Amino acid sequence: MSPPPLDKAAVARILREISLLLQLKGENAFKVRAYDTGADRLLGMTQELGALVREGRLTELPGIGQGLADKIAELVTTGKLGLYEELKAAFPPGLLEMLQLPELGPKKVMALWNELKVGSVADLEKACREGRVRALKGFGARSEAKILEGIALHQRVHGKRKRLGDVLPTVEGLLERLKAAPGVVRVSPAGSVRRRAETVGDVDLLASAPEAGPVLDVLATAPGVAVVLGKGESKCSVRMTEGDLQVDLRVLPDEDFATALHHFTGSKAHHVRLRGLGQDKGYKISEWGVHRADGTKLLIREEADLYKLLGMQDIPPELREDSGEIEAALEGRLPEDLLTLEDVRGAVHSHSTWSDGRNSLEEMARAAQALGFQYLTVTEHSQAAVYAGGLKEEELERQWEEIDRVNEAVPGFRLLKGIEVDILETGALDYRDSVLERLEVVIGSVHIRHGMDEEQMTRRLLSAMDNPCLNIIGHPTGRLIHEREPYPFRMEEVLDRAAERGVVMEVNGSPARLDLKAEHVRQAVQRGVKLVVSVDAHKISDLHHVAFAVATARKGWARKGEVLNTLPADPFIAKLKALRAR
Ligand code: DGT
Ligand code: CA
Ligand code: CA
Ligand code: ZN
Repeated sequence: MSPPPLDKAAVARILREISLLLQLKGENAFKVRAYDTGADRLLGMTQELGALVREGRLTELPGIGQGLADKIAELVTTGKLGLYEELKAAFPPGLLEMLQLPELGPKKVMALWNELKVGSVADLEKACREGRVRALKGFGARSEAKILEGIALHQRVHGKRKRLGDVLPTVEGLLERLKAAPGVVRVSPAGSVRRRAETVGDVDLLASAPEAGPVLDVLATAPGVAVVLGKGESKCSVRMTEGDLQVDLRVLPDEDFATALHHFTGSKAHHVRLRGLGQDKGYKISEWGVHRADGTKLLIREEADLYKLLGMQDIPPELREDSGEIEAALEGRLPEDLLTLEDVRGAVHSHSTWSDGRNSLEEMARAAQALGFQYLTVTEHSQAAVYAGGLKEEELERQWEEIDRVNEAVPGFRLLKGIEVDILETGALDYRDSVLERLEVVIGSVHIRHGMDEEQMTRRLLSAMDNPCLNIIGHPTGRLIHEREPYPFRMEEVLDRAAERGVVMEVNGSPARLDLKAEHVRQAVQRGVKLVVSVDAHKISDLHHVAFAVATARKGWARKGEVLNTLPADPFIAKLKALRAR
C-alpha cells in the first residue's frame, strides 16, 4: 500500500522546508528562493494539482521551471522526494526550530551546530546559560542574552496549551491518514485529546499494526508536519506547522492496543487508581498489559474488558479524571445514557448576515440540514450590541418574514425564531416583553460591562432570570480561553435559581468559549438544571462546534435527557416554555 497522495498544502510545506534546509546548507539565494516561490504558486493556484502533474503542465504556472516541476511531480506521484530525504538526513531536525528564533539566521544556526553541537532550542538554551555561546565568532555576551530572551518569547507563544476545538480537526485529519497506513488495524487518539480536556498540552495518538515503521513514516511525512522531533522503533514525535502543535504517535501490536490505549489515555490519576484496584485483585496493570502474579499475561481486547476484570462499569474517556467516576463505576452508578453527538437534533445559537454572521439565513439552514440537524435557532444580537450589528425591534419583525420564506424553501428543516438578547447592566433584557413573548427561543447573554463585581454580577444574572421570557442563559461565564477571565459571580446561587425557575444553561461549543465548562456542567446537572449544547455559529463552518459542546457536556456527566436540543423542534420549544411556566 502506498501513502495517500499529497495535496497542494502538503507539497507547499515540503518546498518551504527544503528552502530552509538549503539555506542551512549554504546554497545560493537564487536557488533557495525558487522553492519559496514554488510554494507560493501552489498555494495560490485554483487548478487541481494532480491533474496538472498528470498532464505535465506544471511549468505553465509562473515561476515554476522544469527542475522544480519534476520535483513537485515526484512528490505528488510517489509521496517522496530524494532531495528532501537527503537534506533532512543531513541536519538534526531541531535546527529548523532554532531558525524560528528571532536572533538566528542560517549562518548562526550552522555555527552553533558545527562548533558546539547545539542541535535544538533546548540545547541552545543550556549552552547560553552556561556561557558557551559567547565564545563563538560572531556572538557575544549580549547576543547570548538576546537569544535567551528570544527563547522565552518563543516558548510563551508556542508553549501554550492549545484549545481543544482548535486541535481536534488536525487530529481527525491525521487519524484518517493513519487509518489508511500500511497494515493498520486500529487507531485512536489518547491523552487529553481523547479525554476531551478543554486545553491540550500535546496530542497523543496510538495505532496498532504488525510493523510500526511504515505507520510512523506516514505521520512523519503527513501534510502539515513542520519538524520531525524524534523517531524510534515504535514512536514518532512531530510538530505541526499550524498552531505549533506537538503530536506523539505510538504503534504497537494489536494485542497490546487496548491496555496501551488505556494507559496513554490517562488521566494519570485515573490510571494510578485503577492500577491500585488491579493490585488488590492480584493483577499488575501497566503500559505493557495486564499480568497475573505468576507473570502470565491476560488478553485484553477492549478497554471495556479491563473495567469488567476489575468488576466495574466501563468508564468513558471523558470521565477519567479521578473525580468520582471510579467510585460510581464500582457501585454501578455511572450514567449509561451520557449525551452523544448522534442524540442532538437541533443546532442552537446562530447569527446570520442580519447581525454579525457571515452567511445568509438560507445558507445557514441548508448547511445545518446537510449536517443532519432538524432545526436551527436563529438568535441574532439585540440592539444594545451595536458593535455586533444588533437588531432593532422592527428589524427583528422583518427577519421573521425571511425566516418564513426560508422555511418554505427548505423542506424538512426549520429555522426557529429566536434572539440572543443582551442582559443589560440592571439585569433587564434589551427588548420589550411584548416582543420577546412572540419568539420561540430567547437566549440572554452578558456582552457588555464585564467589569462588575461578584455581588453586582450575581444580581444582574438573577434578575434577568426573573423575566419569564428568558429561556436560556448564553455563555454563562463569559470566559474566553487564553483571552479573557470569566466575570465573577456566585455560580452555585445562579444554578440553584436556574433549577428552581426552569432557566436552561447553555454549553457553548465555540472553541474559545466552552462555556459552561465541564465542572460547571456537572454542578448544573447535580442540581437538575437543563442544558442546551450550542454551536454559537457566525458562519456555516461553525456548525461543527456542536461536537465541542457535546464533548464538554459529556465531561460534565450530562445525560441525553438533560439536554433539550436532543428533542425535535416542537417538543423543544414546548419544553422551553413549560419550564418557565412552572
Ligand atoms: P496534556 O498532554 O498535558 O494535555 O495531558 P495528557 O493527559 O495527554 O498527558 P501526557 O501527554 O503527558 O501523557 C499522556 C498520557 O500518558 C497520560 O494521560 C497518562 C499517561 N502517562 C504519562 N505519564 C505517566 C506516568 O508517569 N504514569 C502513568 N500511569 N501514566 C502516565
Ligand atoms: Ca498529551
Ligand atoms: Ca504526550
Ligand atoms: Zn452569541
